[in-house]
Amino acid sequence: MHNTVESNNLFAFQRSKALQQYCGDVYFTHEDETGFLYVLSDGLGSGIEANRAARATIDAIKEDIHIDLTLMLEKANQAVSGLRGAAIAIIKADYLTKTIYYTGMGNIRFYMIGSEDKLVFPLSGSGFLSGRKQKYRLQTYKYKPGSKFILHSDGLVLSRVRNNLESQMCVTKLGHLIEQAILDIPSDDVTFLLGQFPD
Ligand SMILES: [Mn+2]
Repeated sequence: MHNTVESNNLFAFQRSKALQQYCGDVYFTHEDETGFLYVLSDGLGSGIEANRAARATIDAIKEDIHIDLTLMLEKANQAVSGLRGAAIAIIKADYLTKTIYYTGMGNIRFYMIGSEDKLVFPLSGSGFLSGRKQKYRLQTYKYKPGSKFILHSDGLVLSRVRNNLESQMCVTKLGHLIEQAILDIPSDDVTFLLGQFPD
């Protein structure tokens, strides 16, 4: 269980179901001056087997973070064959064109403010990664510079998403506030990444 300020513009929080040693949610973050790549994977069930499946997807993705997102998703899919399945979402930001690329399977949620000031929440494919070949959809959006976004597993129930994202607080303060709504001993693994796009 931990929360970390990963950078000036990303706050990450994670707490395991029943405070178990192994969390079934695993995430990966990468950022450079051109953009970022964030991945959140929720292994089916909880505990070490869930962690193993989620970790396998992340490890596969880390092998090459510059390939197309749908290819990345297929690599993650192949990585869980023989393991538990996983729900996953991959988001990639391109700061130059102020674009977000999104793909995912299953119940990971992503909310952001689009360029027209609309709340954007792309839906993932239904089901989960299981090792069986599937079709994946890549979605693209323009983001509003300077706005906040959140990527979270289904262990977090977030209300008033838009109000949260429009808060003037920095991501660390807002992250701590969101954290207060999470049970001390959660009934599911909980992870969220709260970030802010550059101006
Ligand atoms: Mn879950």
